[in-house]
Amino acid sequence: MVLDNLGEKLRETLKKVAGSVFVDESLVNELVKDIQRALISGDVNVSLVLELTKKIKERALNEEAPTGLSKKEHLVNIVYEELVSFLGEEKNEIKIESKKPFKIMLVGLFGSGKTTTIGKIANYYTKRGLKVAGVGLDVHRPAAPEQLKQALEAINVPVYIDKEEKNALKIYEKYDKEFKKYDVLLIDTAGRDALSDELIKEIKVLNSKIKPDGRLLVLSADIGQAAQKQAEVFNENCDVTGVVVSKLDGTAKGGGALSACKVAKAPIVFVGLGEKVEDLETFNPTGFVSRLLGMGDIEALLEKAKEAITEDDAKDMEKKFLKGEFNLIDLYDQMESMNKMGSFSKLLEMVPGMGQLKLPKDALNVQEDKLKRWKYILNSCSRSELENPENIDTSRAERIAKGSGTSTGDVKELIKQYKQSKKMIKMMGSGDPSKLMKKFKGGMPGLK
Ligand SMILES: Nc1nc2c(ncn2[C@@H]2O[C@H](COP(=O)(O)OP(=O)(O)OP(=O)(O)O)[C@@H](O)[C@H]2O)c(=O)[nH]1
Ligand SMILES: [Mg+2]
Repeated sequence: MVLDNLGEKLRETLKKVAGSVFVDESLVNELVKDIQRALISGDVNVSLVLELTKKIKERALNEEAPTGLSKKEHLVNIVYEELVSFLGEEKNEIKIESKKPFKIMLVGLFGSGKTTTIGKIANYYTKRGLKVAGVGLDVHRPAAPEQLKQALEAINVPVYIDKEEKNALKIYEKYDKEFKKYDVLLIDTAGRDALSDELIKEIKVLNSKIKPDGRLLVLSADIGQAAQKQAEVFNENCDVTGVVVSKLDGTAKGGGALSACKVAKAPIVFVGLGEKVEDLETFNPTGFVSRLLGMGDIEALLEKAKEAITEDDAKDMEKKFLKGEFNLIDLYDQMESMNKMGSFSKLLEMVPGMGQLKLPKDALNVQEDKLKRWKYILNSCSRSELENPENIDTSRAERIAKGSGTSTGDVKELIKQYKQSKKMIKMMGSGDPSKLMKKFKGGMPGLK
């Protein structure tokens, strides 16, 4: 998953809390040390880590657990809240105004992921009903226009390039009138480093002539803490309005990059989680942290759902989720549309209660396999069993297993996952995700 190691370490740490007998100073000290170790190995700046853990410790030792929360829950909640505030509470969204076009220019270091991210953002807004186009202003790397063209044509988004023209501004001006047809125009620029004067000059000219409404800095997560300096320098030169942290899928340094953006006061708008067009998410610290801690991220899941299924279906799903009223058919539908949405393992992290399932990396095919078996199982269930899975006892499970050519274990596992999801969803109830932990009773295994 994203920040694999960091997440795993944090989850281990919280499990220790769950398994402990008393919440006392030595447990808190141990927790704080574990969190420090986890964050530092995730490349987060040491002084930031110390600041964060100091807060956690102070709160843990001094605050009374509010009514309704056990001491352990309160402790986990403190970790959750402090991690969220560490990443910057609120969600930063680009507000697309209704002017035509709303121009978003992407800037960043060589190879940081600008062109790929344009494909992803184009896909993101197209799926939300906006008319999107892209224009290629990278006149320095010969293959750049063709790369942009291929990325956008693959998702049927019009693209404007000129392989002969060597002046970026001229390319823009050549097509300027055409752009009025679109809601969103995505502008690809050349990779540059903060020290190359000529390229800095170029970006300043583009900025002052084109006047983009949004200026997104793309930072690759693998630069870790160096993200801070980059964010600051790019900000000086082109007044960055938001950051995309790309390649969060492939690095242990993501924690460094994310926290560095916070220090540089650069709001993270999107994160890139892979090379494919759908591997983009809006960045929401509450959901992000809860997924990191293995608690699922309903908001991100619903957002993905909006892309894969019709709006009505999504609303339906949202309603059922929020009311905690969903049955096996819904669980299966949910799994199946998730399959359409992208990689199974990434999505499982978003389903409350499933993030904690330890999935060996090479077991993903087994997961797809499991989905198939679930389908056979569902086909062998009667209507009333599908609607009230709680009533499936051992003898029924045996019958269903026989009928579907699966094992009783498979049937039981499906029921167990259903129950887990349902429980978590119910707890989130009228879900303000930031209050998630307060309703979290019983969500972490063994936490009472
Ligand atoms: N794993 C992973 N790879 C990514 C992600 N985003 C981009 N990449 C890869 O990073 C490499 C560089 O991406 P580009 O989009 O070409 O980067 P760029 O900033 O446009 O590069 P220049 O135009 O040369 O400055 C490509 O191989 C991409 O597939 C991501 O979120 N995850
Ligand atoms: Mg590029």
